[in-house]
Amino acid sequence: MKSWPGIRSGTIHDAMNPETLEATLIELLGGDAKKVSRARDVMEQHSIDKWYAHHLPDIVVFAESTADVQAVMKFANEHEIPVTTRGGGVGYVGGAVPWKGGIVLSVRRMDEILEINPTDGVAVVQPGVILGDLQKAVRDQGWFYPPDPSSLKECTVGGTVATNAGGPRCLKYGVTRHYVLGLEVVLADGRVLRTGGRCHKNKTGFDLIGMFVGSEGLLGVVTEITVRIIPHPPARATFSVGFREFREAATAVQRIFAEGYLPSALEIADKFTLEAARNYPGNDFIPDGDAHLLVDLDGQESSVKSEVESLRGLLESLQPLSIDVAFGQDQCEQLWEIRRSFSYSLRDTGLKKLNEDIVVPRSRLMDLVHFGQQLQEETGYAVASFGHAGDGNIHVNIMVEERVLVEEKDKVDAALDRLFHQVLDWKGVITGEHGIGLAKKRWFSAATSDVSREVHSGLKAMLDPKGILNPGKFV
Ligand code: 2HG
Ligand code: ZN
Repeated sequence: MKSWPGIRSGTIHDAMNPETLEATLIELLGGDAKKVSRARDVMEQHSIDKWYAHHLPDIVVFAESTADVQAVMKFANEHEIPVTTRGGGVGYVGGAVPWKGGIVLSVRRMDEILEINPTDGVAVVQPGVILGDLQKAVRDQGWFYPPDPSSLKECTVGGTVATNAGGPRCLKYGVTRHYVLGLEVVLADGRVLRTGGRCHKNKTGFDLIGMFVGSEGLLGVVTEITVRIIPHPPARATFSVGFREFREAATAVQRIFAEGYLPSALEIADKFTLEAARNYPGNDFIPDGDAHLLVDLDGQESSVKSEVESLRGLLESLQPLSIDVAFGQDQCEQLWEIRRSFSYSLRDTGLKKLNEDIVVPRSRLMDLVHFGQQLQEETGYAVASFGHAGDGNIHVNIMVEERVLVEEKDKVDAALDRLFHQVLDWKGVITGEHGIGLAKKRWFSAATSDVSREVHSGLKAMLDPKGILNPGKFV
């Protein structure tokens, strides 16, 4: 099997010719022709995400309500037409690529924030709301929705539910799953499941929410999400620390925990990543050195101030090249600009970025970086590592010229095989936040037991017996 599927052209689904498909869908969607499109540019836009796979759908549907989604699912199920749900389309693993053609069901127009209720500590949203917009709306009321993937200005809340998205703040605040209290899901046959609700604790039956969160569009279409919101910590501080080499920064990570600190974020970056960021326009503040650490603290003002003082002492004792500290949202965000740009600045190098969001037990951080260096020396491919050091979730990016993806495909596959098998040997996992999609399908078996895959298949067969939801992916 290939580790990336390359370019494929569209396949018109056999079940129905495209004109009939279009006319039928328009009728089912209340006669509104604006809810569907077969225009070439629209189909192209909905054939990709941020990974390297590409496959055209037969048609794109823009659902505007749960009823629209139900109508599409009932029809698709009856005619066994593939349906790939899509939010912002900014995933990293080809999860939203309609690999078997059929219908791309965009929920992007379902973009209303239905309620923000600090008294209950909940927000209720439609899946197409941009995550950054939800965070801002909640923040404007003094409240906080912590999950913060770097794509937060582009990704939808529905997409973050589909991937169980994380981000730097997961270290202290947890991932998307920890915030979803309730879901409305349209099942493959069009039935509507409402599970959970607006209570912060709920032990009624199985954890169906946990099953849908992170299911990458394979089990149902999420049409409404109730999330937990928490009071916004009034104070925040950020340390930006430059080190001579990665080893020193990794040591700092262990020392910070050993001394009893739980930062809200603890992010590391290596030399290649920093160089790319230095060459990226708009990045003003990049400390010297071949390794970099960002440490965020938040809480009440007095506790943040006293933690900053004692943490500064600890960091100074490690003799970094530089320590900068910022207080307050705006200043802290200036120090974070560089971190938020990594994904973009690495792409800007002109090299293709094979980003693998592996997780290792934290004690393996240095081993992982040594392994990356070894891989780089032996293959000649640059390896750029950065990410969520506090979680052991490091984005190990193999950076190659575009031609290498084709001409040296077997060699690249072999390098990725080595990386993933090493990570699994260390009891790590092959994805911490981006998911399996198409990109990691090749390693899904190695990463799971036979029984685990049987359970996955059993759930899939029960919820989607005709296999129409996001077919061609890992189950
Ligand atoms: C991040 O942490 C994202 O910035 C993207 O998960 C990681 O681009 C990447 O490799
Ligand atoms: Zn990440």
